[in-house]
Amino acid sequence: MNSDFVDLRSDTVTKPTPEMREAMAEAEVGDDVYGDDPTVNKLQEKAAEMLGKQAALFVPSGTMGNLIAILTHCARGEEVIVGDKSHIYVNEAGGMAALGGVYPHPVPNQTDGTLRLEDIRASIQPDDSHRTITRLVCVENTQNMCGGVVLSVDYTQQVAQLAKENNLKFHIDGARIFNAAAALDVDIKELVAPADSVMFCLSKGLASPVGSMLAGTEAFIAKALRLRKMLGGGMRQAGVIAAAGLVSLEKMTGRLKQDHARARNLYEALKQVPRLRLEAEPSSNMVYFRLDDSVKLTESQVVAEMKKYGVLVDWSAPRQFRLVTHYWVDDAGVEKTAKAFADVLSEESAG
Ligand code: TLP
Repeated sequence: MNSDFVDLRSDTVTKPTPEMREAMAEAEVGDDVYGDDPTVNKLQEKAAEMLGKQAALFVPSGTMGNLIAILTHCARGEEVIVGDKSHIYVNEAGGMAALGGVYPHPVPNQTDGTLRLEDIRASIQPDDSHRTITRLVCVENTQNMCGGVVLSVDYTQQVAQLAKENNLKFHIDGARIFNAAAALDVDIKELVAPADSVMFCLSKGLASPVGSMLAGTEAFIAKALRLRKMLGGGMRQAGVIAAAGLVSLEKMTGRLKQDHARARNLYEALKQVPRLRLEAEPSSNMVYFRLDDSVKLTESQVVAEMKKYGVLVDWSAPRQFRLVTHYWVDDAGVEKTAKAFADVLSEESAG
């Protein structure tokens, strides 16, 4: 642990590991906009190989990776089917519409994170001059707002089949796709094979300080490269951060099950805390719960009280909290968190 705080606000808070800092200090670099940063090139090749795709592109963030994917697949005025609880729809500032003139068509995310196939089918626009042209369907794996739930290989194949039958492209927001593969115990290649494009983040559970990858065919990545430039995502001596990304791929993908086990331990421990109402058992690295109606503290007050105990948490919706385990949360951190919640809530009932 590199700080006295246990930080469960997100896995985005992960600081680079000592091995990453060393790799970053020693990274061989060039100008990536000229395509001659050897470390970025190595990272892109490694990511493409691990995902079983022809090519990959290093991008500054998951949000930019998703936006580039959408703008690569869709022209202005075309439509994208997305989950109503997806990061793309809720948390990316409407980038597809604002910057690309692309129209989102939300369909309900089920509690298991899926979009029902019949809902996708019913959302595809007919060939009619009054209507937009449906071009793309996106799913998110793991699905964050549904609890970090995992979409199966079988479901992913079914979405791909439906997309193919209807001449649609298929993109996976796989910000945490390595968590999904670890939870399913499958090779990541199998999980992403049915998709035309996949974005995943190095900067979440894989602990890199910055960066995400976008993968697909060579033709898709060539088009994506121009869009990355257009959006200001060309990063010059980016090998300094790509070096951490390589450590993520080589060393961090194999340890995610530990984070999942800790999330389950945290869930069990929090279940014992009176007046916390736990949601579904975690399937990856996220624990969601609500405050019982009898709790008088507001969400922000709970956050402030927990901080006094050295635990950083965040609320995700009114009365609802999301805690995320990651590399820098150990067993002692899990215990400390559960104890802090118990103390904060018992002080309140005593006070
Ligand atoms: N998610 C963040 C917040 O923005 C909510 C988090 O703490 O979980 N796709 C998914 C599924 C994500 O959860 C996120 C970030 C992104 C894309 C965007 O990645 P960044 O933050 O790199 O732009």
